[in-house]
Amino acid sequence: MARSPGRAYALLLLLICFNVGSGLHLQVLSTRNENKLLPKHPHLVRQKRAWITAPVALREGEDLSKKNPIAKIHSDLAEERGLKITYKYTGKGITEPPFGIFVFNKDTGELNVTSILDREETPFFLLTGYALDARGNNVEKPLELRIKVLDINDNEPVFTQDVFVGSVEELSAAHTLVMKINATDADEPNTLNSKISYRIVSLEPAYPPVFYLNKDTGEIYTTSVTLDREEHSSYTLTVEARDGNGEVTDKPVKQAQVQIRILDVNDNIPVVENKVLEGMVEENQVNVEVTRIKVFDADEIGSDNWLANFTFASGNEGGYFHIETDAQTNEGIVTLIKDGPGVVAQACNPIPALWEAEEGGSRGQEFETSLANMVKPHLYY
Ligand SMILES: [Ca+2]
Ligand SMILES: [Ca+2]
Ligand SMILES: [Ca+2]
Ligand SMILES: [Ca+2]
Repeated sequence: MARSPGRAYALLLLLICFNVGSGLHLQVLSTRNENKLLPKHPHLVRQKRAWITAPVALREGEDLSKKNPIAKIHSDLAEERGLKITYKYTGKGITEPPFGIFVFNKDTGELNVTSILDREETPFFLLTGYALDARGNNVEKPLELRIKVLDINDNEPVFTQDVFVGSVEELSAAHTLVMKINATDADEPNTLNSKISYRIVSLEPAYPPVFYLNKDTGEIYTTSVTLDREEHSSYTLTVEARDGNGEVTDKPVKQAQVQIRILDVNDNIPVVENKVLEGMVEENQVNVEVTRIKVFDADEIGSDNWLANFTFASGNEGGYFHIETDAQTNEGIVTLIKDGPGVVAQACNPIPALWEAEEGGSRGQEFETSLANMVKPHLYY
């Protein structure tokens, strides 16, 4: 039969169960009912002068030997022209790593898969099939063969860290985002096989429950139970990540620890140890310590929230006394800084002292106006 050479070289025909025309045929043998997403007769899509083949779909983790040969290329020129044709495939799995996944028969054009496939290692193979004459020249236009590896759920979620560390201020509003934990699943992205469901396994201290975990995102939020650092300054959570929608299966489940530190806010005012203090100095002395005002503050020891700020509210109009905070002990140190006849003449010289919990936030302002503690040191000379 006379044909134009151009047509003969351009047509790449796929042979399924019929054998028409001429050219390099590809027979896809392994995809029966394998991938329902493919069109019903997927193996041929004519695009102008070339035939594009639909991908071969092979499932990972399976013995595929019964599906061999998975594909076959064939050139009619062998019969028509009495040529001796040699078939060849190149690509990943044959001439590129991972080697040895596929083998082919150079006389029949059959392609076999030799190994159990791992989608997580190689999700896709692109092979090229050739029909060569005795001198190694293409007698047909080479044909692309795409092999898609179908996923199975053979990976469990793995946490990206053994221990996640976060923090949140005490008194935070309900549903405040505290932190996010993260796990990964190596199965096919955006499918149920790689979906992860998170869960809090345990919380220490357990009651009342102060955190909840978004099952899908891994985000940890506060509940409506108010956090109080002065009660519990940290929490330890054990969390788990399960495959899919979190169904309980016999597969191993990875766990991780979450440590959440409760950050202090200044929600306690200094409380004085003694409401009345007495101090004594000998006359004609200056720059001597008269008394120390001891206070307690339940906020974080050593922090600005804990340190008291002492000021004279009244009684020091003459400027005889100075008061400052001992940052180590949080005591107010009252010092006589100048001598004067008025002071000396009076045996009792009461000094009402006012100190305020002072810091930048608005909460501190509240304390200054409404929650100041007072003590009255009486000084005798
Ligand atoms: Ca998985
Ligand atoms: Ca998989
Ligand atoms: Ca405080
Ligand atoms: Ca506090």
